[in-house]
Amino acid sequence: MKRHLLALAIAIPLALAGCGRDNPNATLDTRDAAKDTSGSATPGDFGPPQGEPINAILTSPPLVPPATGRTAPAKVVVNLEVKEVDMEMSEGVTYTFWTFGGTVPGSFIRVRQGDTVEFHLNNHPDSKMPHNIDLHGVTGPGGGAASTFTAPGHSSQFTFKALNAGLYVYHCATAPVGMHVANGMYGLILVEPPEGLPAVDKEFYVMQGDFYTTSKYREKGHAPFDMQRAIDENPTYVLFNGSESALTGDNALKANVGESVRMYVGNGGPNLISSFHVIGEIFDKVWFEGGTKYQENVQTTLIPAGGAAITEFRTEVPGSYVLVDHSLFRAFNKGALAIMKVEGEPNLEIYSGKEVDSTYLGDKAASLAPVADAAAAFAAGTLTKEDQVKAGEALFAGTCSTCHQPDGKGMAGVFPPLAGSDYLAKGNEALVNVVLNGLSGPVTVNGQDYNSVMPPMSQLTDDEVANILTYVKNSWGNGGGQVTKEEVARVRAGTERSEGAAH
Ligand code: HEC
Ligand SMILES: [Cu+2]
Repeated sequence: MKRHLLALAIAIPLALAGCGRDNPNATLDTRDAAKDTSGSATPGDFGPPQGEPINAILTSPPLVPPATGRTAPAKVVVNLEVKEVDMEMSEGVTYTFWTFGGTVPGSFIRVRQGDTVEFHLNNHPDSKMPHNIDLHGVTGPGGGAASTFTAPGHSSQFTFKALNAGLYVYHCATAPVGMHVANGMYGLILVEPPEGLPAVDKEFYVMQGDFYTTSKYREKGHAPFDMQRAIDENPTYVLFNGSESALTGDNALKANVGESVRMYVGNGGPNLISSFHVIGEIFDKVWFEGGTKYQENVQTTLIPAGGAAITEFRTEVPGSYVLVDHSLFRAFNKGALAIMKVEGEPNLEIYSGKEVDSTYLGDKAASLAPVADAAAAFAAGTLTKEDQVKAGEALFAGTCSTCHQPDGKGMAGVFPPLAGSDYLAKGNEALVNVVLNGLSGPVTVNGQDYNSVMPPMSQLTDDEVANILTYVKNSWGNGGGQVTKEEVARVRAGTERSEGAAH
């Protein structure tokens, strides 16, 4: 950070003198300059488009189109297709997303201030709904919504001049508007200032959204939209780029040590505001609210629903950096978590080492593919004990292992062992009861006394509990056996949840 403090020290006197491009309050503020050069009465209008029309390069998240690299206003043609598609929002959980360009968030659009944008909105013939688009970067009725109402199999066109530089959200505004947005109909449009943005090594496109389903978090199968939960602002999922796996595992964002990283971060909502944070990094700069001014040395930046921010930092040491909404139950219990893997040489003076990923991230670090496989096998009626054991192993990591330890041996005097535990002889009903309703007070395991508290873990679904316990019974020399989803459902229905426990 020293480098940046130095830059700040230089920037302050310049700012006080009222000049200099290092003034953080002037960097993107190009509208006055535009007024001077264009002679036009409308700020940001640099005159008619020059040269041949250009087809805009649109990218799917997390990719960002290249800088426009232009020095004169152009006519830019944008062709955006609306598609309603079934995609995975979590392992083994599908959702019918309504999209701009086939992805959530929609395609990234990049133009330059002063450009004339000819916008074509095409609604795929397979769509069931009409849609339109409201771009926050448009000056005019509805941000374009008034001109783009488009039935399935139709196309609409309108033209606007991008008068204001900044990072803007676009979204569908067809009634019921909240539902269209909740189904994933949002994206970002960057209007570059005339001189462009400073070059960086990596640019990424990340957008948060909240999702409302009639099924529980991670309950396998197709998840239908739940209007009442949406009205109650009580999301089942809070996701970056529309899926728990969009930016984790093999899909993690990648950078190298010593690179400058810029993230265009949006929040589609429809309801929640995001406390956007990268665990283990400090934003050197944040263009808060996607606007003209930047703040420096920021830990967490607030991104309103229907708003955006540009964040920049330099990577200093290798490791996994975790993007979260710092409203932490959203990160660890609703999916608002993404990973940026930074590779390169360690720098022990800046950070000493010791990777703590697995316990901190729990099952987010592990692949949940076996869980989805087990769910598919269950649906097909072919679920075996082996499927359950594999799924249970993935779920045990980070759910039970934090206390009972990955090897099941527990911790002397605090957490009783599951490995070789004589408690398992009490039978399936007793074990399910412990997981759903917790356990407290004196208990003796293998002749050792414990008097501690295990919290109820009733947020787990019936098949998750069944798989975890089947894994426990078949591991570490325990006697084997199987716990079924139906057994768990029976105990859940037959016992009262303690106050404060999940369902
Ligand atoms: C926050 C720590 C914690 C977590 C997480 C946790 N347990 Fe426990 N567990 C305990 C404690 C503490 C006890 C003993 C409670 C007592 O002393 O009354 C216990 C007891 C048990 C027992 C009975 C005693 C034994 O050792 O056989 C079982 C079975 C069990 N846990 C299974 C699980 C399973 C399965 C999970 C994951 C779904 C889990 N626990 C998650 C802390 C935890
Ligand atoms: Cu729509």
